[in-house]
Amino acid sequence: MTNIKKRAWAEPFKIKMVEPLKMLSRHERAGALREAGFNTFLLRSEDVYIDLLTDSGTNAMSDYQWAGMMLGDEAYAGSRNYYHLEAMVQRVYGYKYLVPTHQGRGAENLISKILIKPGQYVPGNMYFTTTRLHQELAGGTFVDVIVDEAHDSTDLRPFKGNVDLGKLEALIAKVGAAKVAYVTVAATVNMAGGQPISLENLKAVRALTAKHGIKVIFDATRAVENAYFIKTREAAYADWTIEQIVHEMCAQSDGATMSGKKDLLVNIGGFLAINDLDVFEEARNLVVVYEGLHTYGGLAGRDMEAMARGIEEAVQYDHIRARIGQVEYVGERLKASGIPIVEPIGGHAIFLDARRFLPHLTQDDFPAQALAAELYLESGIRAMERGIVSAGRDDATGKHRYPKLELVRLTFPRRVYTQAHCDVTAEAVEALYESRAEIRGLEMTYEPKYLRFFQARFEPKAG
Ligand code: P70
Repeated sequence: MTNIKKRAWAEPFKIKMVEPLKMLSRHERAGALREAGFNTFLLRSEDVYIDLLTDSGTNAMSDYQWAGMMLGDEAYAGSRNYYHLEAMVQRVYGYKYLVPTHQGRGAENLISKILIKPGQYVPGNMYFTTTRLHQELAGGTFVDVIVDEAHDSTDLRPFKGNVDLGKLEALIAKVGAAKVAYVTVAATVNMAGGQPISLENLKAVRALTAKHGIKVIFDATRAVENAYFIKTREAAYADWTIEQIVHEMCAQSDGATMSGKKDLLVNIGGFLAINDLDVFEEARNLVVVYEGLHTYGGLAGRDMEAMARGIEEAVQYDHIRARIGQVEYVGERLKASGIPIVEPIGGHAIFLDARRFLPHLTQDDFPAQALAAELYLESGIRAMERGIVSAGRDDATGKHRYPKLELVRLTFPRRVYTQAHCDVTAEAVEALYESRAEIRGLEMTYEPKYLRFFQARFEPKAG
């Protein structure tokens, strides 16, 4: 509590340009919600007051990044901004070769197509929606090898993003190393509540897979946030810079997929980075089919410049401390009010535990979806479901997957909202908690085939 009463530091920036916010009346919000089929992804942004749907592509760029936008070299081939981005990726992330992509899933598509043979397995520290889908589309099967405590929102261990080495070893023993395409390791595991992986664990995964000749592909999307947790929680790295830690994390892998829209403080962009020349050559070949030439990968020159400069800013200690500090501030407030959230507090978001928030609903009532809808109705704040709707259906049985975690994610864009917005958000959640007994479950009335959470529609259950 002490850290929320008194602040010894503030955001390491001041605001130069503002964007007005507007708030609809409750009556208007009810109409907008109905029109959106009770799915916050289907709301119009203009109808949202504080937008905590995602931290993806919603960041505020700095004057340094905007200045870089004016230096975009919009050549079809060989843009100088590509070479700047390549140099920054090599310096901070440490991989040899770079293939830019329009965003993270573009890189996931490339690496899945290149490294997965139909029938192979891809173990990882909890699924991520787009990552798993690309693995499945390439004929692979994702296997969750995250530590058990990741599925428990009340377990306070500091590195709930860790790989369970026993689970990984058991899988390799069962199917044989040749049937494991590679291991995916994600930093600050999104679906677990933004929980970090330790460097000790990353090194152990590296040692185990090396024994079997299995590659490790790192999802570096929020590696900088993970590095902050390593610095503050893993004693051996307390004196390392964020940049050094990120570098060391990446050194435990063969390549990385990256959504630049998070850590890297841009509105669009991503990349695949890889050490193996053969894989690089293939990725460079494939990228022209799906994204664009290998020196722009679906991005404008100015976008690559903004991302190159974003790398430089992302690893500044003051920046990352303030970013994670803001999320922590909201989380501590909610905890003090007795609201059930995933703990420890994650890097990019506060995750409300919908199971404990709405104990009168079953998972078939889509409790997290209902809670996100109700939050919007009550306050105009937009959050995201991360539960049974996001988990989708099992490929083999066609039945819903029932994830242990049924969460609503309040995701904080970087450098966008003020502490007053944080207070308003906490107050809205507190008010919702007071009236939680009145929140009803939902019924799904339309279900898309892929990544259903984006476009599914719902109606309140009768009664
Ligand atoms: C979010 C976004 C994107 C993401 C990620 C990790 C750990 C890869 C990606 C893909 C956007 C999103 C995506 C799917 C469902 C909901 C929201 N996460 N790895 O809000 O990157 O979006 O650039 O293709 O978190 O968490 P990209």
